[in-house]
Amino acid sequence: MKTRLNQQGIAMLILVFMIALALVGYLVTGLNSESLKRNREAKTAQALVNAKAALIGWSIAHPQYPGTMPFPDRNSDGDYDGNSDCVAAFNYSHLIGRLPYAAQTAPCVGTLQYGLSDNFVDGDGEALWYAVSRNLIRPTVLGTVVINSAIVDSPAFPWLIVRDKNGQVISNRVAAVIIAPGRAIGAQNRAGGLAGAAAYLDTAVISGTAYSNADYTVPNEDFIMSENMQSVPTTHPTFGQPYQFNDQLIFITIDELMAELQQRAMREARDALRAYYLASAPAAANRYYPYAAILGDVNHTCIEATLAGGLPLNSAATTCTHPNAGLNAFLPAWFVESLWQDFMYYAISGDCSFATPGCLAGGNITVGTQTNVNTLLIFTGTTLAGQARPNNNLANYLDSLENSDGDFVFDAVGTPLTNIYNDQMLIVEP
Ligand SMILES: [Ca+2]
Ligand SMILES: [Ca+2]
Ligand SMILES: [Ca+2]
Ligand SMILES: [Ca+2]
Repeated sequence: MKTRLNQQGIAMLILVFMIALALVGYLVTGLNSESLKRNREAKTAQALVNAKAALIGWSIAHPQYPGTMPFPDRNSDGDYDGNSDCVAAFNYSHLIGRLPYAAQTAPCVGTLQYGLSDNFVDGDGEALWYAVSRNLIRPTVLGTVVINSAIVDSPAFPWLIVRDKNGQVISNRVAAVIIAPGRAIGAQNRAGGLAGAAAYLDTAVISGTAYSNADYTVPNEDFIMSENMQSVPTTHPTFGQPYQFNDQLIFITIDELMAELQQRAMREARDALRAYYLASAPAAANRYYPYAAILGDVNHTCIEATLAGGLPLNSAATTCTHPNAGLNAFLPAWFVESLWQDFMYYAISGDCSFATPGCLAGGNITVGTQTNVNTLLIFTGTTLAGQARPNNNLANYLDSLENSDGDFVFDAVGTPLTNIYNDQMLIVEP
């Protein structure tokens, strides 16, 4: 009897022990899968941030066409090989695919820069996808693509749109979206490695309207930022079931891109002016900056003895006595093609001119607290409310009384930008 009781007790103990073991195992597995999920999500978020920085950097640093974006890598050429798949006559479906990281396929425009050089993958190991506005692609070398500050508010085609899970517009000024596709969900089948966008990018039904991240048919195509299905319970009242969506998305607005592109354009103009000065005469004491053009002159022709105005791209013997070519000889083709000269104001000190060369008197331009400046460039920004261009009135370009009063005293470099002030000063010399 005693032995039987002992046996029962031991059996009970073993049972309790096994239940406890199973419970611990369940908890550990749960914690592991929770931490794995968090790791995946963190990896995806980091990949998106890195890819965004790389794509902006690619565009701004482009040696031939700054501001343009690459064509994606699509499956229609028979591979996802990381190459940018360029086309001469595009349709919208050419503007969505994988982020290109390797080289490029003919007929890409430009020969000096290929893909992003980093093959970004999300937390599930999937390559990132990418869709780009048609305003920023260059299908042929002959087709002029004007990319300057004016296209932010007056684009040739409306910008892409990103919406939230309720269909509300987060931004309708989107230059490009980068999407982490996550693992296959629902009926998605990625077998064979050549599946199209719909096997990766998802659809969200919002108030009866289906928004797909996989299609691209109009210039202002919609993309959806919504919740990962893993974090949405099936009883959730606002997600129509079956809710099958795990795309994670980051986007680049044209405002973000343009803020950096403007800096590139300013540096390019500054470097051209410096190069002009160095080339103007062999002896330092004889060097000069070109006379300015009349502000608003669309031909940008220098005018004798004009010390401030538009950038003097062209030099005509009848209007300027200095013998050298216009500034356009020192500027890259993209700068002039995209009309960046229309956004620049230029001032030189009299002692740096052809009549009085060498910048020997110490400069008479004042920029904030900085005196004795020889040469100044001001990025005028786009027209603000009440301004009209082209025009010979400074107040249509420069926004403060100090900048627009016609003397040689200007606001400081780095004066904060507001919605009624977009002048950016850049000292060329000293
Ligand atoms: Ca391809
Ligand atoms: Ca997906
Ligand atoms: Ca301005
Ligand atoms: Ca002033």
